[in-house]
Amino acid sequence: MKNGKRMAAALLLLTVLLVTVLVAGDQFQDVPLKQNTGGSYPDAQEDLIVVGFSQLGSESVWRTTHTDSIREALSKENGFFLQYDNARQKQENQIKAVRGFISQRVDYIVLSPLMEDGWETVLTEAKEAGIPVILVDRKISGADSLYTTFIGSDMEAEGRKAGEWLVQYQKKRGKEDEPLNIVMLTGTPGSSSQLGRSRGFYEVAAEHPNWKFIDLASGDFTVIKGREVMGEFLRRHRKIDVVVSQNDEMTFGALEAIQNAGRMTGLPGSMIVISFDGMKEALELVADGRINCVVECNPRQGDVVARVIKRLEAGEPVGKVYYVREQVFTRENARDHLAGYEAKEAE
Ligand code: GYE
Repeated sequence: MKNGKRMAAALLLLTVLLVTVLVAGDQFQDVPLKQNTGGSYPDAQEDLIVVGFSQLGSESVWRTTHTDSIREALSKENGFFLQYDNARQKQENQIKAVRGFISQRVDYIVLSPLMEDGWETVLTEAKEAGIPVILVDRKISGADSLYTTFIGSDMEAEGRKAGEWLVQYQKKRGKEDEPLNIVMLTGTPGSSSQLGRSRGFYEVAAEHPNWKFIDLASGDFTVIKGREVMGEFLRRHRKIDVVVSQNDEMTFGALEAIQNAGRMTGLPGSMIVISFDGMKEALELVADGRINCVVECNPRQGDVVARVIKRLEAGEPVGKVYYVREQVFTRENARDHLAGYEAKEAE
């Protein structure tokens, strides 16, 4: 009797599971593959290019802007059917998402990889399944043959720009030979943004023996950690001349810690602050003089992704690397740029 009940329950469970799998599978079964001709799409489910997008998290405004840019560009109106997954800062979640996309037989995988290492196995699986992988934002280590194209920023160039800005800033004030005590808040360890920005900045620093790195710690690209790490730096060191913070969120946290410690930034003789990203709130702080320099990192990569996929669909060749255009923001140009932002918002 007991066994009979158990058996019935098991059968029911099996049926439910089967139906779930079939329904989930259906999502992709009615999407005819590779028939996109670039025209209009009267029936949203037909002729769509199926893309699986694995985003690494939502730690910053940069990141959410990046996600929105890709979602907007890979819309149904533009001919795409997008599967989005947020890995919440866990590489294992990203690997799981990519495997899911492979088993659903998507047409393309767009991957924003948390770190550089650890992708060989899963990307080889994608390659064997014949699914092109487009890397966005961050790069991976290992063979170039694991992906079709990279679209994002040149992180080393960003790091160099930050260093070169500091060189010029000191020169203008006639202080190029004065000793500088530098602290650095770094991003997610092992990510290409952390590695590249560090490398680029160190390259410039190597030519300036008067620049001394007195402390360094990861603030994981978040406000909370930025505040914590900067608080610790301030407790440990009396003389800090320069704060290099590898993204805006950590900079916001660091500025709070600096203020809480009764210290100043932006004024002559106070701490010099260098940030990366250049989202609106940071530009306002540049315009107000609380951040000295922000090296732009452009999150609006969606249109390039869409264009690359359309080219691949048409059988046209694509480049291996597409770098987005980026500049350096200082007090001299931040207001102009903010005006551009406001005009866009008003559209
Ligand atoms: O600077 C930061 C983010 O990889 C360029 O990741 C990206 C970085 C960006 O969360 O804000």
